[in-house]
Amino acid sequence: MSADKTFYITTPIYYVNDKPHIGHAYTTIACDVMARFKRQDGYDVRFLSGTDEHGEKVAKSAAAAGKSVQAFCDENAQKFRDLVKTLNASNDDFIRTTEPRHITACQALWTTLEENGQIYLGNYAGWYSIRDEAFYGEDETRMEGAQRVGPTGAPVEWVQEPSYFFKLSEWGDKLLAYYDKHPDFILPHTRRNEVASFIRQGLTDLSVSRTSFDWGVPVPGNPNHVMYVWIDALTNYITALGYPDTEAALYRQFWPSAHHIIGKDILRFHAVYWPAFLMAAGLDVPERVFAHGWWTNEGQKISKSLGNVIDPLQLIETYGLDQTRYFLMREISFGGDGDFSPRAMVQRINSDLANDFGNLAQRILSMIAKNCGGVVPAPGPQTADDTTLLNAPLAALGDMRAAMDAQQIHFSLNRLFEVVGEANKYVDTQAPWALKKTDPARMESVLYTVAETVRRLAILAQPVMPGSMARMLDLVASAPGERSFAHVDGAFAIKPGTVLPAPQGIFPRYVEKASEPTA
Ligand code: ME8
Repeated sequence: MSADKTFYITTPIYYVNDKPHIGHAYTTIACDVMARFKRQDGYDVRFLSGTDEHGEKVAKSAAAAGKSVQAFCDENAQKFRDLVKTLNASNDDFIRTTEPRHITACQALWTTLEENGQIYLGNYAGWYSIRDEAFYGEDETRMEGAQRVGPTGAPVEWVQEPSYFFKLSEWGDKLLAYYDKHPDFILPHTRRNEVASFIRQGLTDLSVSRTSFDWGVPVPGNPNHVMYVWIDALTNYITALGYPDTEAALYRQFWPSAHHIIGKDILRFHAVYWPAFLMAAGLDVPERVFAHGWWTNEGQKISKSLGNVIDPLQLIETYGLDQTRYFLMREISFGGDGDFSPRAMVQRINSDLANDFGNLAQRILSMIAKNCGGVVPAPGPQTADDTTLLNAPLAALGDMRAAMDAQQIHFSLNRLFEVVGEANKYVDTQAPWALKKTDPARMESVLYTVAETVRRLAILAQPVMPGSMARMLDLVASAPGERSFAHVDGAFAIKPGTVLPAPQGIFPRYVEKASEPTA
């Protein structure tokens, strides 16, 4: 097993035949939040994202665009690199499956599987959907007019060709035994049950090569074949650690501490094929596969044909980056499906961020500016209420850690915002504006207590809203090197006498403009 404080987290690698949409942004942000959380908690973190560039679909899209496949991939991969940057994702690496390091890794894995007797040459015939990149059994297809379609409604065609097969049928019992022994390998648990029942129906050998197109990784020793997309795609997670050199520093440190965060539609590939490939190659199985749910747009399934695809860049432009990050992480429980609507977004921005969190900081820092000359006042003796509030962020951190270990990002945020609520209640009941006249020394204690609570809360909220929280921490003069979870502790509390910068609002209220685009 991996060393204690090591954490490897991956997004799926994104297909380059499409432009980035909310699904890509969602997974990337979730991974970034987890990566940042673990880094702030003292872990060595490796965070990987990238692009999936091979396969017939990409080759056809390039042809349709009148471009060479490589030029098409370069152009589109750049859009994903740009997206990751725009999202302020802190990934350590960005892998493209067309890179030489990846071709080497795929071919090495293939050769090992072949040497282990896990791959054989046979013939494949079946109903194939280019759009889904999947073969379907006869009973999974139906006629729609003159066209046969698969279960997703995508057209299928009869394909017969020589193909290499991976002996997936041998791995069913071993996979089930693995799930039993590692009950949290697949999360959420309902998803694990779905995967297990899929396996219990019986696994058939898996076609892992194609001769009908050539945009892929050549099969070692038989270049008429290219690897079929899943063996190629999944290997990216170890390519990026230096595989096939299993003695490489990154591989030794980060495999198998991997947490693969994916959409529910690609769970089977990650929870069945991937561990089977790895076991068959004598490699360790990752620690976690977590399948998140899907977003709908105002109750409707998102699809190009409906024209309701949500552009993440547009969201960020309209609502702000951290506001978008916060909304996507808070609005739905990670693992479940959820619905996007501008109304819900504005509600979160104005109520949670502007009214609750932003205003808490703003009103207390303005009072310090006005009544204490912008200098942190010295607190008097602590009351029970002061102690309770000051301890609340640390208590929340314990719960947040447990939640994040199970990828329950929304729960972690709920817990954090409970403390924001407690802090606002404290301000309301202590009423420092009234104390100004009756008991100025106590007013100073209250202002100090809230400013210090804001410091602690801002540290905790950084993984989700890194830019805004950096600004909030600047406002309470928190030293840049004292912003990790270890610094939530009272030993790093704001020092009385510290001169604070002029307070500035962090989260403006969102005011609908007359001609607002909806997303
Ligand atoms: O599947 N809501 O790439 P991809 C939430 N290349 N998530 C969504 C979504 C939505 N409406 N629509 C799509 C691939 N997604 C493969 C992965 S990994 C070795 C290979 C998610 O670009 C979807 O669930 O089609 C998937 O996890 C991700 O977007 C990327 O999809």
